[in-house]
Amino acid sequence: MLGQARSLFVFAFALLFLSACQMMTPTPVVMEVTREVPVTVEVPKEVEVVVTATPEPMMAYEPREVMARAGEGQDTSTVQAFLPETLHIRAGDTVTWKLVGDDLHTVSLAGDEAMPIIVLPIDGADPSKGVMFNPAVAFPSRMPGAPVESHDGHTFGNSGILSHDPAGPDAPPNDSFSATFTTPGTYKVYCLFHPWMVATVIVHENTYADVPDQAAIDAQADAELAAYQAQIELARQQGSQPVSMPAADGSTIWFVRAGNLNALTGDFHAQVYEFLPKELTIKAGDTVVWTSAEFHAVTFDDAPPAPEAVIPQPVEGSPPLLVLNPEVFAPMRPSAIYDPAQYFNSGDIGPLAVNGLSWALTFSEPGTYTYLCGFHHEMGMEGAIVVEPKG
Ligand SMILES: [Cu+2]
Repeated sequence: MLGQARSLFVFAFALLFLSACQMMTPTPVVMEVTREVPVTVEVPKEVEVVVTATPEPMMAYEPREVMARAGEGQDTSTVQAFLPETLHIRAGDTVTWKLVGDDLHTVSLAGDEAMPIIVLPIDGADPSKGVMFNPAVAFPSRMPGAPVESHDGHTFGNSGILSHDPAGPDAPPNDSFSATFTTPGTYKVYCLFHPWMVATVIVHENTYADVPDQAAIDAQADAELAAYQAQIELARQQGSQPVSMPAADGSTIWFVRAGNLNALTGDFHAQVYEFLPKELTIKAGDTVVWTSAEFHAVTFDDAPPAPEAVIPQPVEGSPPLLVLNPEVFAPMRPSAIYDPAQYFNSGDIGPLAVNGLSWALTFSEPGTYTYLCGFHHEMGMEGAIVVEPKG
C-alpha cells in the first residue's frame, strides 16, 4: 500500500533522524560461577576436614540477534508477509526485521492497549477538514540513538513506516526494526497496513537448545518466499485475459482487475500490483469496470505528474503531519463518460477501501488513454485503455 508516497517520507523522517541511528545490540553476558561446596567428612578423633569442590564453570546463555524479513518482492510483485512466518528464539534474543520488498510496511508489536488506528482527523474530531496518518503508526516508537526496545507483550512497539529511502540528507533509511524478547511466550508481530501480514515469535526458555540458527531461518524464509512467488505468477496468468459481457444497448462491459491475487485461494500474502490486463482494447461506447484485490485506485491524470498521495505538513519542533491527499484518496468523477481534459479518480477501491469495490467509466472517443494507480504507480502500476472506433 502507498508505494507512491515513499519519497515523501524522506522529509517526514528527517526530523526523527537528525542524528544517525545507533544500532545497539545487547552485550553478550558470560558469567563464570565458582561455587564453594562444603563437604563434611567423618574422620576419627575430633578432626574436621573441609574439602572445597569446584564444579564445572556454568556458562550463562549468550543472547543472539537473528534477522528476518518484512515484506518481499520487487516492482509489481508483492509479498505481504513476514519471512519466516514463525520464528523460534530464546528469551533474551533480539529479532531484527528488515524491509526487503518495494512495498511499505510496519513491524508492530501489540501491548496491553489496542493497536493505534491508521488514519486520524487532522483536526482531532472533524474528518471533513482532512485526515492524516496517525503519528503513532507512521513514526518509530524508538527514538534515534535509544537502545533496542525490549518486548514482553505489554508495551506497544512500532517500526513506523519502513522505507528504503534515506530518512534525511545524512541519515540512514528507516528500513528495519529490532526488538529483544525478554520473556518466554508466544508473540504476534503485525503490519498495521496489511492486516493479513502477521508473524509469530515463539520465545523459549534461554536454556532451550533446539532453536534454528540464522542459516536455517534464512532457508525457511526462502522456501516461504518461493511459494509466494509461485502464487504471484499464477495470479498474473489468471488476470492476463480480458473478461467481458454484452450490455443491453449492444456495447460491451469489460472487467479489469486493479491488483490481483490467487483467485483460487484468495490469499492476500502474494499480490500482483498491476492492472490486469495492463492494456485493454475496446470499442467506442464500451464501459470498463475495475475491481480491486487490495488498496488501489484507478487514476486518469489530465495533468502529469500524478499528485502525491501524502503531503507532509511541517510542525515546529516535531515530526510533520502526514496528510492524506484527498485528490488521491477521494473519488473524483466529473462525468460518467471519460473526458481526457479532466481528472478522474476512483479513490481507494477494494477490500480495504471505503469507496466501494469497483469503479466504472464509459469511453466514447477513439484513442489511447493511459492511467495509473494513485498509490502504486511508482512501483509500476499503470495501464492503458485503447478505444477503437465503433463497428
Ligand atoms: Cu495500487
